[in-house]
Amino acid sequence: MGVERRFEVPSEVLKIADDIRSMRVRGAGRIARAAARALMIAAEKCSISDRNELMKYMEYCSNILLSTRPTAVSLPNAIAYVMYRLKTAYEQGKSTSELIDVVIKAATEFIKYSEEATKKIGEIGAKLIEDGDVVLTHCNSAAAVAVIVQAHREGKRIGVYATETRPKFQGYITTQWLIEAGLRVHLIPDSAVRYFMKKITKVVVGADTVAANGAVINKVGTSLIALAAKEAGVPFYVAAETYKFSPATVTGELVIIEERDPTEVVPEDYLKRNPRITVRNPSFDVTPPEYITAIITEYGVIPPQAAILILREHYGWAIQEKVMKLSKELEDDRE
Ligand code: RUB
Repeated sequence: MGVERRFEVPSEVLKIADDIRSMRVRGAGRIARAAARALMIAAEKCSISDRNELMKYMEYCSNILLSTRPTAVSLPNAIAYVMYRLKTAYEQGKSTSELIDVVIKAATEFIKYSEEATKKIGEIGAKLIEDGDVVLTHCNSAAAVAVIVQAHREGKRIGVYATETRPKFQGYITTQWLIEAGLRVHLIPDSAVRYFMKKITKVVVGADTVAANGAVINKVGTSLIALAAKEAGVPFYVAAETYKFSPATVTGELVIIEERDPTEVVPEDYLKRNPRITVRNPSFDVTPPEYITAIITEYGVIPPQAAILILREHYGWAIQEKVMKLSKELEDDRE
């Protein structure tokens, strides 16, 4: 469906897009819920009466949200969750007001599902944590924190190490959440991970995207932690809701690693004074499946190699759409 036409988009929707882009809203789960909420607001506030126009408008709003950050698949998955239901209802001939209701219902459903999934991951993941464990986490993942906090609530005495997570220091948020839950935390520089690994008994991190081969894309530095954990024989767990699994990777699409502004790393005047220095600031990295002990999902604990099964079960329709699109492109190329 063409989206070339510009529409008047509610300021709340543009604000959510801007909050995601500037990381006022961050973390894969929170980004996904914010995007679903934005679609709901877009539908609620629109004054379009023509159903074809509504479809174009919703597509237009989706694209604004999709352009905010490239790596976390939870964002396109949340949008696809809503838009797939909208398109199906459209094809069934539903009226404009019925279509608006479909968007509101689907977005509400997704947000509720997402919140419950994180809670469930906490409960399932906590079973992997034993009394006396010392857990290391990286960045700020609601899913990973849910596991640690739930284990603590169950009365297990656990130590926690959290990395600062440069350059944006999301580790400060994690330490805040953990102390508010009654835990004591060691905050460490990212570069001290290997130094402390001998004290760690389990690593638990979150994910922005899980690829079909079980590779996990998470905050930059995660793969180095996995390497240090593997060397020390420490189990490395990833806590990830199934909407962080990427259907596009089934057909070989690569995950785009976001590269953020150099001024997150050094001040602007430093760059101006040193024009021969190029700062690179990738926000995420890829941890190969062989470094991952297991992925904790809301459906249970799976080996990373089983990611494809989750994708087939939950995103069969998206994979099929993708395959059909690819074969059509191939056919067009042949003609
Ligand atoms: C956040 C990050 C988190 C995942 C999972 O990166 O890498 O580990 O998003 O988080 P950023 P959650 O701060 O750049 O968004 O479990 O909360 O979805």
